[in-house]
Amino acid sequence: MGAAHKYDNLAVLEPRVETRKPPLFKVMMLNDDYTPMEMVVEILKAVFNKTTEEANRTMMEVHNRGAAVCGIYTRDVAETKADLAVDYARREEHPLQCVLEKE
Ligand code: TYC
Repeated sequence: MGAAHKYDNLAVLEPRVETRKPPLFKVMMLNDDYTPMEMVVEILKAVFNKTTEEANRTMMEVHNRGAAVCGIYTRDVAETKADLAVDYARREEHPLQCVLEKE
């Protein structure tokens, strides 16, 4: 038997692990009457990494329902992608709009 130690009856406390998750934001694309469907599909592929099929589906959802979720990201990524999508359309003077919605 080893000598009794004054800390022998204490539990080990594991270091507290970081379990909080960052808030997430949906990037919603809004419908308008002017941005060409083909351009919206290009934007969904280029900015939101969608396949042609997914991009067409999302574009038609925006067109038919007024808005659709393009992707869900942390705040900075969501803001950057919304800006890139709008900038892309503005280069051809189309009025595309995106909004962020906190999850
Ligand atoms: N409504 C547009 C048209 O008929 C197409 C469109 C789809 C525009 C999605 C914007 O986010 C949008 N040309």
